[in-house]
Amino acid sequence: MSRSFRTFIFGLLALLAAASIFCCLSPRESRVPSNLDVIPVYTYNIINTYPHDRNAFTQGLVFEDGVLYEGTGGLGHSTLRRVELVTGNILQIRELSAQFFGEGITIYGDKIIQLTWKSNVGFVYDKDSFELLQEFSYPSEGWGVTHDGERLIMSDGTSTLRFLDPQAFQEIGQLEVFDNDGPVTRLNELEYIKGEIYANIWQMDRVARIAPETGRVTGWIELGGLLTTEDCLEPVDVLNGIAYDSGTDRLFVTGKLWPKLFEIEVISQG
Ligand SMILES: [Ca+2]
Repeated sequence: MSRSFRTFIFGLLALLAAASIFCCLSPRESRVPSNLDVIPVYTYNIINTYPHDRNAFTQGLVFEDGVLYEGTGGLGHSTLRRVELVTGNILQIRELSAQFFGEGITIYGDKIIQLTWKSNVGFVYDKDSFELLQEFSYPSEGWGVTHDGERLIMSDGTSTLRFLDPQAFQEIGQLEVFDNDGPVTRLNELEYIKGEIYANIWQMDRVARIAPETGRVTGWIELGGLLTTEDCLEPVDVLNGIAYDSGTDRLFVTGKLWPKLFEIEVISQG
């Protein structure tokens, strides 16, 4: 073996050794997640189960003063209703004109606000009488709506939440929602709970907990398995509907055409 060839071989081996040390260290270091990157996953305990109207294509759900308020969708089937929790009985109902597909609802003061899907129109009702007081417009689709006490918060099926002035209904800000994989799209029914925004993800049995200041998802609540096989013998659609009773700290969830509405307790997974 010539000296120059031996030098070449030693050099090559040295290079390979250095490269292997580098390869062992770098990726392993980069794969170690910091605790800040881990998004907690939650599951649930069922505290109570209540009847829910199988014909209600639930698009909005709110709890206030001991009763549920529900907005339903579907062209020709959209309604606003007040519902007794324990029985599921409809206490009061207002039907929307057939051209409107009802979406999310929220209660702000003595008014109920209801979005529509693709009509770019929102309705404002008197909370007690359901009398239509006002209409307003917005440029996006309408999906879910809630409020933080000062601003309406609405979703449109994308990863963007919009803040609206609750009196003038003008947009006053936006929030991009994201997790470790990037934007979180299909944000649907909303509920503002103790400083966080809870959002159904459309077509998934999961709810995102969102920090209103940053848009970061701070937790995932996995809600699969709420319905039994028997519950699904007749057609049911997806999980949709989050309501919170701030008076007694109760959380309610249901879905479109679901026969049941659940009071749940959110617990850490595992
Ligand atoms: Ca809600």
